[in-house]
Amino acid sequence: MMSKKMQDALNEQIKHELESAYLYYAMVAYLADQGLDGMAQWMKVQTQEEMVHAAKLFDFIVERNGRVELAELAKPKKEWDSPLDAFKDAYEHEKFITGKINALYKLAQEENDYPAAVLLQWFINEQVEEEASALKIVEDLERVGGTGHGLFMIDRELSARTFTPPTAGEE
Ligand code: OFO
Repeated sequence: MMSKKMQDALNEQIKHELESAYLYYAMVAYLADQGLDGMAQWMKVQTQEEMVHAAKLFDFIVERNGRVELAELAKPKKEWDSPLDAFKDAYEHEKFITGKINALYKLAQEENDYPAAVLLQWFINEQVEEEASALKIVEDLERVGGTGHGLFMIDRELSARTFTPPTAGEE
């Protein structure tokens, strides 16, 4: 049985992951509205991945005989100045989430909660990937000046991203 402190902190992280999904879904709407269907597709997969992250924490709390408590979600932004602005926001958001995950890992160590620490190691690795993929798109968009043929090419490239549902035992 995990401590109340750990349970509360993991519940808080479920909220952050769901807010990530909500933010990225708002970006899907913005990018689709801009006619950037490839970027919208990339962001849709990002949204689905965030739901998987929330579910991982949810299932972990249940397995530990804890109690999931869902919180109110913040309303996400609706508009961005440009696709580059949206991806910059996504990158900043991922850095924020990394800070939250690192703090959770520290708490798991303080609480001697080894199962939580193992779970959070997965999230620590995932955050390296999350930051790197958002930053790569920011850099690519900056390189092409965020417009014209370059923007079209990046949009095409990002359309290839597909969602791979977690396999049994991984979710
Ligand atoms: Fe859940 O990794 Fe992004 O936010």
